[in-house]
Amino acid sequence: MTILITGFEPFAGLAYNPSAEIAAALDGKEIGGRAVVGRLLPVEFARYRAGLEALLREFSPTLYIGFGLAFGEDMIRIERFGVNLADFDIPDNAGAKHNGRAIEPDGPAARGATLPCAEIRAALLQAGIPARLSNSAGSYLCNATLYSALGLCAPNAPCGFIHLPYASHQVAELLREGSGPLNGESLAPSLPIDTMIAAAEIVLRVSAAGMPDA
Ligand code: PCA
Repeated sequence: MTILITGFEPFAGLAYNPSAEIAAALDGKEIGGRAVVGRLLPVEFARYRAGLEALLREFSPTLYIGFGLAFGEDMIRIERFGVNLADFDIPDNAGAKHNGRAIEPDGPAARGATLPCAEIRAALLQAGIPARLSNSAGSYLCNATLYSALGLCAPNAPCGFIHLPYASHQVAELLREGSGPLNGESLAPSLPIDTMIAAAEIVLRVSAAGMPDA
């Protein structure tokens, strides 16, 4: 029995994505009696779905959770819906910029995450980690991944997505370099990466505990 998690490659000209570090940190761990596999997805509309399909085929996970970075977010954000829309503010890593296209032309307008979202939030808050529920994962690659995963995962395999703030050391580095998207005036909320790794473990533990065969 396997838990699959994915992080994303860096994007938007950044050198680092905290979701990639979470995937690497939890890869090979055992949580809730299940082996965790952590992998990366490309921030490319033309390739993310094939990457996800290949991982689901290879590992047949009983639980899938995607992780990604959301600029300006200030806490762990538990996504409740993926919508059938690709509408990019910035190009993806292959230079593609979709403006209002459907992800699946014949798909439903939205799909609901099948994780115990409220329980996850409660457990994170109990652990002293700020977290909130969200009704929109945006309309970029993270939303597309959640929407596609909900269509691809077996009906009894819980599936969802977690958005993360910047990592604190990442913000410090961007400010130190002075060359990235941030300056001294920017609002750039963040959490320490170790806190976010601990949060991801809680997300997996609570999600696994809610499964029928737990
Ligand atoms: N965040 C982007 C895509 C990759 C990532 O980490 C998003 O929120 O869609």
